[in-house]
Amino acid sequence: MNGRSCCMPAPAAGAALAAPLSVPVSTPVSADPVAIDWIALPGGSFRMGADDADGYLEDGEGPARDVRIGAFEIAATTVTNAQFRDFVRATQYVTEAEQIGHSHVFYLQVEPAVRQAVRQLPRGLPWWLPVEFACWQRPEGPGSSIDGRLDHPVVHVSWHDAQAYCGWAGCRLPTEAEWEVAARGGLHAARFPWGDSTDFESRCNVWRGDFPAQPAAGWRPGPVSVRALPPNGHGLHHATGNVWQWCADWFSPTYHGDTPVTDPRQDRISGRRSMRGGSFLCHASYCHRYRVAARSSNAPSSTSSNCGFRVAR
Ligand SMILES: [Cu+2]
Repeated sequence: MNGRSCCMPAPAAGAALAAPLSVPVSTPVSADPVAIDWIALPGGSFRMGADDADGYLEDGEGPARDVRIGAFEIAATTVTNAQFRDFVRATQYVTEAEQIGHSHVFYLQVEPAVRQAVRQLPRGLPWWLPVEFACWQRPEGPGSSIDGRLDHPVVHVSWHDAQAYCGWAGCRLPTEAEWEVAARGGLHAARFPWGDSTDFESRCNVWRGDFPAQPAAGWRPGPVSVRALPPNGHGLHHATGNVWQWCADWFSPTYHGDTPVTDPRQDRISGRRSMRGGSFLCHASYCHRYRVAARSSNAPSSTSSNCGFRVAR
């Protein structure tokens, strides 16, 4: 992670967790369709990327260019805890965080007693705690559960976990280009899914208050329901903010120079998978990655309390 990296645990931490593991690939054992709310988008051209002054040069957001993509469908929401639970119930899939035995949780999401039990802190990013037993079913570690949060985005899922879900549900991760045209909601060159206005509170779930120590009164750091806020012009809820969303591409900071203008997709192995959208930890004072052109990445086995995924087909 370059630049301001509130977004995700440091790559080194992710890499350290990524000891060679064999992730079981699930085969469908249930004929029940997973209730995914699909949005059909026609193919066509759009202006992808941005040359904003508030972007991050090292993220490769630009140079902006016109790209062309084919028709596809994308989910109106990120995958929920209920949807991921259907998958696990049908396949007995065990996520990477569960195999490793811990995952990264933002420190203010963790109960003080659990917080004190965490010894090793990722260097340079003290707000990320490697919490034992944190996983999609226990988002804040021991004592937490997804009860009452079945309509929240599933988190603590690695890129590999997301792939396994897609294999079961008969879908796939969107490419970055597909993700971006969907997130733009039909607007041309706007900074956010809703346009350029900065009334974030009614638009997206990003950090409120002073990052990282002082959340605003009445706002709790963490994901909210996948439909808590109105959709963009294409019908996508929380296109940005709430949780990061894995994409199909390998990450490259030279993406816009490397990939074709028709159906662009970065297939050159880089060790890091692209993610889009920013999360509840992004804030104008620190990190602007809730813009539609913003990009980030992490190791494909990394997991955290602010990263999930949205599916396409
Ligand atoms: Cu951020």
